[in-house]
Amino acid sequence: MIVVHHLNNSRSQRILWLLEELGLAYEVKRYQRDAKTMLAPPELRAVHPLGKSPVISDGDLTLAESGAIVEYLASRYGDGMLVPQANTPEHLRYLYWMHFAEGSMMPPLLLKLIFDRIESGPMPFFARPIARKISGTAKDLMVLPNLKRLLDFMEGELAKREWFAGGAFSAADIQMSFPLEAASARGGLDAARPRLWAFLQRIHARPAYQRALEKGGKYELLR
Ligand SMILES: N[C@@H](CCC(=O)N[C@@H](CS)C(=O)NCC(=O)O)C(=O)O
Repeated sequence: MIVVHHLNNSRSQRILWLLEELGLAYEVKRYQRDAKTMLAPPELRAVHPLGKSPVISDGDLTLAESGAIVEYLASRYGDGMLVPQANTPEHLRYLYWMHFAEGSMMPPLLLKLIFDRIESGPMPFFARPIARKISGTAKDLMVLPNLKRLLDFMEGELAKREWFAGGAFSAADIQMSFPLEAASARGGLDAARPRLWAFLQRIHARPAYQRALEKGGKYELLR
């Protein structure tokens, strides 16, 4: 039996969604973020040394890293579903977006989250203006322009085709859902980028997405 070690409000939501799209049986083991630090609880480190989510177990196998989990589940159980045929332009784009999601899109979103939290977090009153100046400069020079470029790029790509890999929905769209949802929570993605916005509406309307939400519980990404 596939077990998803599911942390609330996290990337493991997309693993639940993939399993629902593939129609596979699975069990969800829930973990709660610490309300103050938002970090995963130590129990998750008993499953995998890094203690991050998602992690799955499947028999003797324990696998972390969402891209690896998506690829494993799709190739082991998907029977060709949600993965474009090898050696096609669709497959190349599938690979590209599969890696882009965590490799290019998540780092600036994480930096934005950290700098925003530095600005608003507790600190001695005399340190606040300095902290704001440093984080504001880093955001203005690096994080925000980078996020804008990435969002513009993705908006342009979705102008060329309906889904990230091509005309058909694929597991790359599932992998891309998390950075786009995080970008709409804290990265400046809104209806002013109509194609990315429509992508979010389309995925949220999918029955498998909604079933996964019921399985995973409340899903509200960090701001
Ligand atoms: N690149 C990894 C990132 C894993 C990750 O950072 N997961 C977050 C949840 S979205 C986590 O476990 N955060 C809690 C913590 O770091 O303690 C993946 O895609 O699986």
